[in-house]
Amino acid sequence: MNAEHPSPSPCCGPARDAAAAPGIGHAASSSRDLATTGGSDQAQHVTASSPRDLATAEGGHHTQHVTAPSPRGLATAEGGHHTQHVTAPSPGRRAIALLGEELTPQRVAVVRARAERAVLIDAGPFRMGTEDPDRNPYDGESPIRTVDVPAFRIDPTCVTTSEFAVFVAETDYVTEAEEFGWSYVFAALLTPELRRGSPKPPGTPWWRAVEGARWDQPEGPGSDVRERADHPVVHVSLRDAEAFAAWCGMRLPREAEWEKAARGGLDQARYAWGDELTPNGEHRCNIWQGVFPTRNTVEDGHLGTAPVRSYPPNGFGLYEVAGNVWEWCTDRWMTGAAPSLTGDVRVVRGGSYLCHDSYCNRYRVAARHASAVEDSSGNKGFRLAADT
Ligand SMILES: [Ca+2]
Ligand SMILES: [Ca+2]
Ligand SMILES: [Cu+2]
Repeated sequence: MNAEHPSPSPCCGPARDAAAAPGIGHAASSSRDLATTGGSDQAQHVTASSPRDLATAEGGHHTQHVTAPSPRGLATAEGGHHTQHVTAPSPGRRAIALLGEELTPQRVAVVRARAERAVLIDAGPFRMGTEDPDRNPYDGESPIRTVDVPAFRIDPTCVTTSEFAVFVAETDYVTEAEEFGWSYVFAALLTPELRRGSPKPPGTPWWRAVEGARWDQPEGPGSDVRERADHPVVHVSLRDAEAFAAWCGMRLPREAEWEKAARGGLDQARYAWGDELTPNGEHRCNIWQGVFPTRNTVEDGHLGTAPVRSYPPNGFGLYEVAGNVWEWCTDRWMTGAAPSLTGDVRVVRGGSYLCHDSYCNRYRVAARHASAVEDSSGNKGFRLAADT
């Protein structure tokens, strides 16, 4: 059981201040002990995953990423005598335009009415947690306990970039990643320039702290969400997710709600759909195939995020509870051992496109992980819940 790789979070995502941040200010203000974030066993991964290896592994996928000035850079460049007349379109409106969509009152109403489309989960007990020998011993997955959960509603999918764009356009909300000025991106998704030029957090060298990475440019300056209207929004902190939730009269799920819903009515199955990872050879979630973190064979069809309805739903009609992106829950992370995060640390569930069975194995339905509330990355999003 993960004996070779007992480290808590090799592929799941680093803490915001684990890197020498590109925009020093916020990272420097943190009091966290960065050195303890990675396990000592990770040295071998460091060796195996130089930027050059990643660059070789990816080939020419990323030629479409053209380095362009950031929106802020454009605003500055347009200064001079037109300063007070030039108003750059807001990120929300710009994203909506890029997606070829329109910000109509009808569209806004539909996005805000997502509680009506949420799945009703009846009140009742379920068996939470697992004694699976493959569980992560530091993660607090065991023991199995019966939890009685009042009825609630939960999103069938994560909130998408298109929906988040509508929210931002309506509210001018500014995400925490925008305030910090950077967020974490998986190295293989970046242009060679950004991959080489962006700091790596210690212990997890497949991440980069990318200046300008945010929900509407998920791989930093030059990237956009054009082909990703129906992908989960990423680079969102807990506060960002809660702001969206408040706007549409919903809330984030509690962990027990998330797990009950994710199990889809199955009792103690290993995955959200049963006990086999690929029943009849079919992929049921977007995770990592190949050798993490240097070679992803992409047998499931996706290197980064996938559309929120890419694989069949579970027994309750929920999509992508396993893999694709981690999903925020409200519960505080109480497990003492690892990861060594401090401050306000919450539970995230489900795993992401980076999860691989030889490492974290966290796409099992009982798996759990932690994230400090201000952390954001390209593999974390959210789905919402509501009272009935
Ligand atoms: Ca994948
Ligand atoms: Ca997920
Ligand atoms: Cu993982």
